[in-house]
Amino acid sequence: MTRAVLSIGSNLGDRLAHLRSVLDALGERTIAVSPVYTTAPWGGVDQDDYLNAVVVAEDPAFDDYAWLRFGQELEQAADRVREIRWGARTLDVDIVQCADDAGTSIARDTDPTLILPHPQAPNRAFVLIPWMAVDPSAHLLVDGAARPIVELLAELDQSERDGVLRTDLVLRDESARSC
Ligand code: A4P
Ligand code: MG
Repeated sequence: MTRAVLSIGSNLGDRLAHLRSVLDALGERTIAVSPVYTTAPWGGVDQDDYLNAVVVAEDPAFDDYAWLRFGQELEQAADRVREIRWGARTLDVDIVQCADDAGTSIARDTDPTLILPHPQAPNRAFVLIPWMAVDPSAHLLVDGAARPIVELLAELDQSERDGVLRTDLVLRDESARSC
């Protein structure tokens, strides 16, 4: 069994419907869903604002690569076209972190198809702020050390944090659960 922290984002088409498609596919495997945030584009590409959220999910049969395939299948189902790195997309599903049965965060840095934790996660307010909303005591492995995400967020530029604004949009009818 693994527990994954997924960052989901969209800035093309029906953004909310694209995010909801992830929750529909996860079904009962969902442990927690963050609020939805509107976020300034990260990465220097001129594009529209994103909707972003973080979802925590568990699957008894999934290893970390299964989460990657799960996300990529949903990206394809949303007709995602790979054009520009960090450019506009209907749906992006990133595996921020994946923990094994014992709750240990899996670390991978040799296979570019799956790097864990996601190398950009500590630099992204659009990941850390929604994640904080569902799991304020979460830690993230950075250079081999487990760091509280609250600290990582505090180290980001204020301008990065200011670009992430909570909305009233919800991804599921029920109110979001926390970890
Ligand atoms: N890959 C390796 N590790 C992972 C992982 N942990 N999770 C590989 C997901 N994928 C991982 O990703 C390229 C390759 O990374 C995949 O083939 C996968 O095997 P991609 O999403 O197809 O390509 P990309 O977007 O061109 O590059 P990259 O670096 O993955 O971009 P990201 O990290 O996906 O960032 N701004 C805001 N506000 N909100 C956003 O959601 N998203 C991005 C995309 C940029 N700016 C954004 C947002
Ligand atoms: Mg991605």
